[in-house]
Amino acid sequence: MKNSLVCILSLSLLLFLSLPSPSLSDRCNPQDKKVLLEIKATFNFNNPYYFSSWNPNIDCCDWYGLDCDLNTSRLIALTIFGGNLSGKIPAAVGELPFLKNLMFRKLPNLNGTIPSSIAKLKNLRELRLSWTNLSGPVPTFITQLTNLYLLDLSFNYLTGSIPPSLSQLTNLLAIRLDRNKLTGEIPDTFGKFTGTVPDLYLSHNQLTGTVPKSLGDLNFTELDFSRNKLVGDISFLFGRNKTIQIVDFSRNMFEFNLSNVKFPASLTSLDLNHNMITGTPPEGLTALNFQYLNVSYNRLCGQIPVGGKLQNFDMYSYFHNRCLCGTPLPACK
Ligand SMILES: *[C@@H]1O[C@H](CO)[C@@H](O)[C@H](O)[C@H]1NC(C)=O
Ligand SMILES: *[C@@H]1O[C@H](CO)[C@@H](O)[C@H](O)[C@H]1NC(C)=O
Ligand SMILES: *[C@@H]1O[C@H](CO)[C@@H](O)[C@H](O)[C@H]1NC(C)=O
Ligand SMILES: *[C@@H]1O[C@H](CO)[C@@H](O)[C@H](O)[C@H]1NC(C)=O
Ligand SMILES: *[C@@H]1O[C@H](CO)[C@@H](O)[C@H](O)[C@H]1NC(C)=O
Ligand SMILES: *[C@@H]1O[C@H](CO)[C@@H](O)[C@H](O)[C@H]1NC(C)=O
Ligand SMILES: *[C@@H]1O[C@H](CO)[C@@H](O)[C@H](O)[C@H]1NC(C)=O
Ligand SMILES: CC(=O)N[C@H]1CO[C@H](CO)[C@@H](O)[C@@H]1O
Repeated sequence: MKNSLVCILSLSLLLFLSLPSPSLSDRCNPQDKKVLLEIKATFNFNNPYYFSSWNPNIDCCDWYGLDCDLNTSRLIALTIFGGNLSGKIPAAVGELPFLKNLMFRKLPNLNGTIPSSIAKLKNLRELRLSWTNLSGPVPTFITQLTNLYLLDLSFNYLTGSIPPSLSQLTNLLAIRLDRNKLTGEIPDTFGKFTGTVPDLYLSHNQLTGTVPKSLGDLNFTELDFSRNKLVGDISFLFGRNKTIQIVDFSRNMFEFNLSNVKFPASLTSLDLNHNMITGTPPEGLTALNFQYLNVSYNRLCGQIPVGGKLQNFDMYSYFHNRCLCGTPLPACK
């Protein structure tokens, strides 16, 4: 009796061990695997090695660029980076309901528009589609991704205006729309984020108009509006009360008098080069702990205040103004 039990046990152990090893360790969810194989099939590869690990005989949680949840084994990250694949983002990405992180990056031959099926990915925390050849608008359906904390659509060929509804996303830490072909104004709603206040990177577009006054109501940490066609006064974004740290407003057509602007103590980087700013740099600048400062190519006049970090920068931070003078520029007459 005892012997036959041992016999059955060892037989079943033998059977168990002789099963093909993938099915023993395969954590991959079959539904996710099916969708991933569909995604692979839609791309044309110029680099046969990129997807070589996407092999049906290997656990899909171990495929290159993927990550599964340890407990549920559902796919939570799909990150495709730097391969020479061409074609569109397949609509099938919307069939990976547990995705938290979706990235297509540095893929110069990835083109077409951003597929609307992405709106189904309600668990998405990071959406990064950047350094690609994507065109079309910044889709408004992104507003439905309420868990998003990073939206990065930089370095593409996106056109149209910035959807005002993005301000409804309450968990955003950063919005990167820089290096596209966006037009229109910065939405007034960007001064009305109700949760976290995201860093805004909108540089290298064709944005026009004034910066909405509403943005003065929020405490931003970093703003990069450089290389657009923005006009008007942006001094309301400063003020002693603010907590802003890094500002790049260079290469626009901003026009205001710098003389009476009060800068917050938090400011460490200020780039205002290539605008139409008048007045004299205020004495208050000497109190700040600047790591970077550039007011070159404006219409400033008078003496650069002496002290603080202001003389740590060379003439290239101050040159090409109307009649600015004093160290590091030539002495005032
Ligand atoms: C897995 O489940 C355990 C127990 O419920 C939990 O403590 C842990 O945070 C979970 N891990 C992940 C990655 O979700
Ligand atoms: C990438 O693919 C394109 C065709 O889509 C081809 O012209 C190009 O030479 C490829 N580049 C590399 C580095 O393989
Ligand atoms: C995408 O690129 C392919 C060639 O790689 C081209 O045939 C197609 O027209 C492009 N589509 C768009 C929307 O640019
Ligand atoms: C901005 O920060 C300052 C200083 O911490 C604080 O006094 C002010 O209430 C904040 N404003 C907003 C709108 O959160
Ligand atoms: C600081 O902010 C408060 C409330 O937002 C405002 O009443 C006050 O005038 C501000 N002070 C300065 C110096 O801007
Ligand atoms: C800038 O403001 C200062 C102080 O109010 C004033 O003396 C100066 O004339 C103004 N400069 C210009 C160009 O408006
Ligand atoms: C300031 O900006 C000007 C104009 O773009 C540039 O030539 C100069 O090198 C910059 N200065 C520094 C310190 O980066
Ligand atoms: C690498 C590549 O294909 N770049 C193209 C991307 O799309 C723009 C127009 O939208 C073309 O001008 C580029 O040549």
